[in-house]
Amino acid sequence: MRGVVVKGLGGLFEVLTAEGRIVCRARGTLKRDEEKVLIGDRVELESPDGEFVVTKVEPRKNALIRPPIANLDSLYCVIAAVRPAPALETLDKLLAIAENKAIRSALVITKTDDDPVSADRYAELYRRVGYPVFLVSSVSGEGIDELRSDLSSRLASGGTAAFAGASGVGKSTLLNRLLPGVSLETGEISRRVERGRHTTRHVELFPEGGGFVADTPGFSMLDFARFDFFSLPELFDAFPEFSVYRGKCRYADCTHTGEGPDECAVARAVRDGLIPRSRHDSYRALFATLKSKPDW
Ligand SMILES: Nc1nc2c(ncn2[C@@H]2O[C@H](COP(=O)(O)OP(=O)(O)OP(=O)(O)O)[C@@H](O)[C@H]2O)c(=O)[nH]1
Ligand SMILES: [Mg+2]
Ligand SMILES: [Zn+2]
Repeated sequence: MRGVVVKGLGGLFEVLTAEGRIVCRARGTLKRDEEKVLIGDRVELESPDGEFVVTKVEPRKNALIRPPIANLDSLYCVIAAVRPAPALETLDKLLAIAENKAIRSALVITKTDDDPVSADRYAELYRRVGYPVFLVSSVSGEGIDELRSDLSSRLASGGTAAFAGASGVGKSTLLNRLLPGVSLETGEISRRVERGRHTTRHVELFPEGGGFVADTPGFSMLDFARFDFFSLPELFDAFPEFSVYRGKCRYADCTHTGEGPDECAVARAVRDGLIPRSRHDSYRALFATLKSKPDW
């Protein structure tokens, strides 16, 4: 029997099959790190002695380490207008990973009720880069219908869409508003440090509109280094707004990190306001990370 892994339960998995939901274990060889069963996996189940076990994971379209999920078609990267303050480097890293894995991404800015000015500023920045941006408030309901219709169109063809971002930005609260059938646990923001409390602990897929929607655990600053990643030569392509400057720098081996505007077309575009400075800063930070870890 075949199915989709929708939930992990401490060593057990919940698999959605044509016969309904089945709770099962994974065969021994599927417990090793590199072959671990992920939420979103398409799997085969067998029941040699009455109990179902996952015996095979079908080849994956893609897989992320953070959030841990396989076969993603769409990624909604979520930041809050305020509380917690957006960490743009983390956001840009997530967008870059999605770009590299050919996962369609969009930016969702929550808590527009709390700070509309800041929300608009981030929206403008990322629209300029070229990403679809959704401004939403789970309190006032602003933007919810628009986001829901975007989500529906992505799910209609059987796609899987995940919501990812820092702890406390309001992912679970938003999914509760978007999907009438779910009621996820949500948590308060710590007032002292204005960060989330990691309320969502596991990835879970919800069947919806022909596809699946995933809620995921929020990132913390500490998680930052543990993202999955790609090789240094792929970094340039992971920043789509840089592509028009390819081959336009004075030297063919330009790294677009420290060269000045006279030599580097990317630096010139930053100077002229065509590329947001924060995006270039993120690029440079990621470049340094990838350079120091050549094996990633
Ligand atoms: N003002 C305002 N508060 C919101 C909004 N959305 C969520 N919140 C609040 O933000 C806090 C965190 O919400 P959650 O939905 O638990 O955040 P999360 O992103 O799921 O967090 P983790 O599960 O820890 O990753 C809660 O106190 C929510 O009430 C919003 O649109 N406006
Ligand atoms: Mg949550
Ligand atoms: Zn350059």
